[in-house]
Amino acid sequence: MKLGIVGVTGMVGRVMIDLLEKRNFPLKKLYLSASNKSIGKTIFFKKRTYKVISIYDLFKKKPDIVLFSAGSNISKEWAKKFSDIGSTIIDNSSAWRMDSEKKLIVPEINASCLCKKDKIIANPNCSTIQLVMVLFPLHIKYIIKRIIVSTYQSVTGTGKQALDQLYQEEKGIFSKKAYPYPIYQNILPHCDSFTENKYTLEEIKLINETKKIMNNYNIGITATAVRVPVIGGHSESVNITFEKKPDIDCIYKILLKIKGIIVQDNPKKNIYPMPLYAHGKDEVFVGRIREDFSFQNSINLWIVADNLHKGAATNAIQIAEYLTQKNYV
Ligand code: 11C
Repeated sequence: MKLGIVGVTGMVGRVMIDLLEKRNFPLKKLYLSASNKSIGKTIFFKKRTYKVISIYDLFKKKPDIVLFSAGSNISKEWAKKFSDIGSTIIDNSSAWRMDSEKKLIVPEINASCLCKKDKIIANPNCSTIQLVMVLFPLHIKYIIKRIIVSTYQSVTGTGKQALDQLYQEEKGIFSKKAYPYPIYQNILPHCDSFTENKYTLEEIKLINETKKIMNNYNIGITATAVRVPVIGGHSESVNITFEKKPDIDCIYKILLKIKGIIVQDNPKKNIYPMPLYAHGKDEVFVGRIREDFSFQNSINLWIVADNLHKGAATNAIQIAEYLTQKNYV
C-alpha cells in the first residue's frame, strides 16, 4: 500500500502519523506532504525519518490512498486530480461531505456501503462523528424523532493558532489569533462562521451530516455549538426523543456492546466522561444517561471524544483499514 498524507504537519496530520504507527497500518510506502512552508521538514515514523514533500511531488508518486487534512480548498483543488490517476482519497475536510455522490463514512455505522468505485470518501466533522456513534445504535432500537445537542468544543478543533491563543492568554498575552474574543476563562457560542439563518456552519454540519450518516432525513435536529477553553476533546449534551419508549437499562446494554464506545456512568462515584480523560484516546465516551422526565420517550446523555482522534484521524484511518481489508484499493 502506497499511502500519502496531505497536511501532515497540522494537528490532525500529526495524529494520523502516530496512529498509522500504533495500529501498524500495512504500508509499502509512506509519503508526507504539507504546504510550502513545511517542505523539507523531517517527520519520524517507525524509527525512520521522512522529509515533507509538496503535494505536486506526492501526486507524481501515484499513491493508492491519500488522507487529506489540509482544509476544503486544497481538497476541492486536488482530490479529483488524485482520483483521476487511481488514488482513493479519504477527505477530512467539509469539501465533499454533502455531495450526493460521495459517501460520508463512520465505519462502525455505514462502512458496508463502500465499494471499489468510491474514489473520494468523506470523513465527517468531529462533533458529528462522536454524536452518531452513540445515536445510531439507539436509533436502531427506538427510532429517534428529535435531537437537541449543545456542544462544548476543544480549541484543537480550530487548529494550532487557537491552541497558541489559549496558551498565550494563560500567560496574560492577548492576541485574538484564532477567535474574536479571549478564549481563556471564557466560552464562545460560536464555532466556525455564522450563516444567514443565524446558525453557525458547525451547527449546520452537525444537523446535515447526522441525517446523511444515519440515512434518515425525518429526524429533527437542532444544535448550539460552543467553544470552550479545553484541549482534550469535544463534549456534547444531548437530549433525544424516541418514537418508542426507551428503557435506560437496555440503553446501557446496547451501548456497552458497541466497539469504540466506552460507557462511563456511575454518579455515586462521580464517574462520567470528561475531555481530560478522553484526550489521546480513540474511543467515544458516554455517560450521564438518564430519563428526561419533562417529555415523553426522551432521555439525556453526555458524550465526549478526542476530536483529533475518533473525530478525525482515527475515523479516517479506520476507513483506510476497511478499504485495505476489502481489497478496494
Ligand atoms: C471545530 N469541528 O471544532 C470543527 C473542526 O469541518 O472538519 C473541524 C471542521 C471540519 O471547530
